[in-house]
Amino acid sequence: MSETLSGAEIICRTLVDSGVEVLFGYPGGAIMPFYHALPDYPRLRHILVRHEQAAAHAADGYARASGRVGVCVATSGPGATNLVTGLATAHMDSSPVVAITGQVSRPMIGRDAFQETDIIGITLPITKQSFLVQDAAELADVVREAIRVAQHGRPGPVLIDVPKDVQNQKAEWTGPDVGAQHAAPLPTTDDDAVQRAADLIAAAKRPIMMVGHGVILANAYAEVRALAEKTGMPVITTLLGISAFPEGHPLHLGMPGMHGEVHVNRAIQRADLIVGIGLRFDDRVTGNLAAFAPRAQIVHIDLDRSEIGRNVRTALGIVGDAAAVTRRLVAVTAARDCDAWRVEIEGGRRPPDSSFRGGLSPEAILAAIRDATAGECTIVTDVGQHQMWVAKLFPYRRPNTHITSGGLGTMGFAVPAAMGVHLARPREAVWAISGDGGFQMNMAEMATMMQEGLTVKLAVFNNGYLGMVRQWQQFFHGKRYSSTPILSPDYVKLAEAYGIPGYRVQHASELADVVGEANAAPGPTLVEFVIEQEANVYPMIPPGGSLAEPIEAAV
Ligand SMILES: Cc1ncc(C[n+]2csc(CCOP(=O)(O)OP(=O)(O)O)c2C)c(N)n1
Repeated sequence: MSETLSGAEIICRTLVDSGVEVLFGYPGGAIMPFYHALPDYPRLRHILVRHEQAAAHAADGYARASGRVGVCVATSGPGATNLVTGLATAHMDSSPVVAITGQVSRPMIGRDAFQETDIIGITLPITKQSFLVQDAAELADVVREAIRVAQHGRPGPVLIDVPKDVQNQKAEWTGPDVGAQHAAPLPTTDDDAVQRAADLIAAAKRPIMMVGHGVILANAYAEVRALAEKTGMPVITTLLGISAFPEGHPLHLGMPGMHGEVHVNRAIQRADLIVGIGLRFDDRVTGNLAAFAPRAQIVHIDLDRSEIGRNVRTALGIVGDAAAVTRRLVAVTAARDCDAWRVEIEGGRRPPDSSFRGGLSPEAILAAIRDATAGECTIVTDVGQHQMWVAKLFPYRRPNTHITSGGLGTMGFAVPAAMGVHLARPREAVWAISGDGGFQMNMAEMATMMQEGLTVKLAVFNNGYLGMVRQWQQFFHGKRYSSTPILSPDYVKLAEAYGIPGYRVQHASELADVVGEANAAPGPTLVEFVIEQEANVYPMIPPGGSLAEPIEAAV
C-alpha cells in the first residue's frame, strides 16, 4: 500500500498505526502543518496544555501509568525549550517519551531564524536518541524507530525535530514494513552469574533486597515477591521502587536513604549481602558512599550495563531484564529463612514520626485519601516534604500506583503528570499531591483539565513555605529562611475561577467528609490542606552524611 501524503500527515498516520492514542501539545508557527493535518486523524486525541513543560510531564505520566509510549508536541524555539525539564525528568526516571518538535524550514536553519533553536543540541544529554528529519520520505521510519527506541531496553525520551518545510513536503507513504525492524534482543541471562548470586544468598547471614524502578518497568513484581518469600530476605523499596512490593507485607521494610526510616538504613549498614534489582544506588539512597553498607557484598541486577559498578562497588553484576533474571534466581536459590535477622531489624523499628503537634498531620490526610479511595488509586507526587511523607506513609497495595519525579526531583511535575496518568487509567482515582510551591508552578493546567474533561484530584499541602528547602535552612543554615516563605492565592477561589470545586481543610475532624466528597465528585476537584508551617520530615541523613547518622525528631 502506497499513498502520497505530506510529512505532517505521515507523522499522524504513523502514530495511529503505532497505536498512539493521546498526544499532549501546544501549537506554534513551525509546527502548524502538523496541527493542520491533525483533525483528519480523530484516533489521535490531542490534549492542549497551558505550557509545554506540562505536555512533557503529562506524556511522562501517561507512559509510566500505561507502560506505553507517551507523546508530546511543541513548536520550535520557546515551545521546544519549554519541553526540556520534562524530557530531563523522563530521562532520569527511564520513561518512554517521544517529543515531536517543529523546526524552522531547512533553508533557514543556522541563520538565527525567528524561533530557531538547536533543540537537538540542547537535549542531547537528556534524550536516548534524537532525529532531525531532513526528508519527509524518512518520517515514517523515524517515527517508528523513535517509538521503538523510547521503549526498548531501558526506556527513555526520544526527540524528533521536523523542519516546517519537511512537514509540508509530499512523500510516498507505505504501510508499516512489518518485520523490517527487529529489536535487538535483551541480554540473555547469564546462568553462571545467577548461580553465584544464589550461592551468595545461601551463605549470607544478613541479606536484604533493594528494589527500584526497574522492577516496575519490567513488571517483575511476582518474581521479586517470590524471591523474597523463598529466601525470607527483607525488601527495601527506593523512592521510585515504591509499589514494586506490597506495603504491609511482612518482609517489606520501607524506603532507604536520606529520609529513610532508621531501621531501614540500619539494616543496610548491618547487612552482609545486598541484592539490588533495577536501581541506580544514587546518592539520595546511599548517603556518603564511603560509609555505605560497609559489611555488604553487593549483587546488582540491572538491564543497563553502565549502571553496574557506577556508584557502589559490586561483587557481582548481572545484566538483564529484572523479571527474567529474578525468575532464574528464584529457580536456583535454595529456600531459607532470615528470621533471626528480621527480628534484629524489627527491634529497631520506631513508631512513625510523631512530631506533629495538633493541626493536620500528613498521616491523617493520607489516611483520609486512602479511605476515600479504598486504596484503589494512583498517587502522583510533586517534590518536597509532602513527597517524602507520601512515600513513607501511604500504603501501596497495587503495583505501579505511586508516580513521582525521583531522579531529577522536578517541582511542578505532579499536576501535569497526573493528567497523563488519568488518561492511561480513566476509571481509577488519580490524586496529584503537591506542596504550595510546586502546585503554583503548573497550576494553570487546571484549565487543561476543564477543557479536556480530565478527572484529577488535586491536593495542596499548604505550609506557607518551600518546605523542604526551609527544613534544610533550619538544620544547616542557622534557620535563615531566605526566600522560602511563599505566598499562596486563595486556592478555593482559584479552583472556582476555573470551574473546579475547591475545599479547604484546617482541622482533622473535617478530613473524612471533605476528602470523601472531593474524591466522589465528578471531574477535577481541589483540596487545600493547611498544615503546620514548620513541620519537618524525620529522620534525615544530612547531605553527604552516612546512613548511620540520622537526625531524628526531638521528642
Ligand atoms: C523546579 C525545581 N526548582 C527548585 C527545586 C528545589 N526544591 C526542592 S524541594 C523545594 C521546596 C518545595 O516546596 P513545596 O512545593 O511548597 O513543597 P513542601 O516541601 O513544602 O512539601 C524546592 C524549592 C526543585 N526540586 N525543583
